[in-house]
Amino acid sequence: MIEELIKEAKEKLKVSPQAAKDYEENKPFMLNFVNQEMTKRSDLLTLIGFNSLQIMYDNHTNHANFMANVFKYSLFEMLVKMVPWVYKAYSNHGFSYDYFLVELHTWKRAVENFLPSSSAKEINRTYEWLIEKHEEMIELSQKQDEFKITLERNWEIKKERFLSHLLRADFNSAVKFANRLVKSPQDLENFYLKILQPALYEIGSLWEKGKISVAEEHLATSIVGRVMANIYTYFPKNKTKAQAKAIITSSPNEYHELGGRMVADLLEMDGWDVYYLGANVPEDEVLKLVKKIKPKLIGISVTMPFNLERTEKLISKIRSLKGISLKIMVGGLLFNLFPEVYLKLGADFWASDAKKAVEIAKFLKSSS
Ligand code: B12
Repeated sequence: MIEELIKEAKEKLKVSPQAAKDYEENKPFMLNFVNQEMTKRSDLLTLIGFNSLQIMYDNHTNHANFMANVFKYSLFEMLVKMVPWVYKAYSNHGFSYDYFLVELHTWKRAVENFLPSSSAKEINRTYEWLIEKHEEMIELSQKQDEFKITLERNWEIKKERFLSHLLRADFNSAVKFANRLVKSPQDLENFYLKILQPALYEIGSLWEKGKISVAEEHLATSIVGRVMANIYTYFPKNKTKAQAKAIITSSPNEYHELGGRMVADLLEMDGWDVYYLGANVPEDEVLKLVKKIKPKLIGISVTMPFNLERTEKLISKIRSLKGISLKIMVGGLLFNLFPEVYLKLGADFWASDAKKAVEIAKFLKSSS
């Protein structure tokens, strides 16, 4: 069913650059309208369950940013794949399916109210289509696959053990586990890719299914961060002037940072002088640092589809810096799900995991 929907969406839902621009520019007004209209509804509690209004407002903000990216880059396949995910995640947290229908109708009215009529007509073809496909999206949401990494049996067993430490918030056992497993940089790569990354993906799935709370998800992530920080100190790294420099950062507004951190650590093990910046770094700050240290490589981590445009903007500003010549690599869950998207951003490479990122970087180093 999903393939047919993707085909239909791609054929029917084209949007001109002008309409996409009008949507982007009027986003704040439409968002305000949708928030107000939804808040006024007498049936709000049946729509959003016991969730706070803030969660609904956050969803509207994410929706507006996501749709702006769909329209700008014609990402209708991504739209069809993400809508069932949103239905599933939010309904597992107490939102009713009717909420989405009401929300879509409200966005449609917002588009009519704030966009010039020709652009409104184009954009609303998508909202009307989503409204029409509501039942199919519900059906798809009930059969959605999880983001899961398949492992060989011996790694699966180890990962399950580590995951159980995370779920019991048992930091001491998690650290002991890491200490026993990681004796060399090669072990570190395996620990990151075959234990931590799949365990975190499962933590995400448990949250998505409503089986663990946001606090428990944060707790597990913070334990992973502390274990990584601890184990990172095992392998001394001596900076030398001759080392090639790399900056690794998450894109602006991107709060997921552990994937980028794994890339940074493994690059460092491979002899790079790495400047790891972490989550949600403002564009100007990245640009200033690029000018200052003139790296050979910058890696940008993006998980959320609504951060695409911000990433493209950052990349184009890096490209326009005078006297700077560097390669730009992107990665993160977004590209693992939708690899073709990286081509729309103007990056030089993408890599699906930290190991492949190091291989590409190695090639880069040797080719100059
Ligand atoms: C921890 C977590 C958070 C934490 C992040 C904290 C932190 N310090 O990083 C917090 C609580 C902040 C968070 C917030 C949100 N999250 Co979250 N989060 C996760 C979780 C559980 C783990 C993320 C992680 O660390 N993964 C492990 C790393 C190692 O994997 P990775 O990022 O893919 O990295 C590897 C590769 O992709 C690659 N790579 C990564 N970066 C780079 C960079 C370069 C240059 C290269 C080459 C390669 C590369 O190499 C890495 C190592 O091999 C995921 C589940 C998941 N499947 O990932 C959900 C998940 C990503 N989150 C999700 C959501 C929805 C959100 C929120 C929107 C929730 C909300 N309602 O507010 C917000 C968005 C915030 C924002 N603006 O960014 C969804 C996204 C769904 C989707 N369809 O896209 C997920 C998948 C959960 C789920 N199953 O539903 N989240």
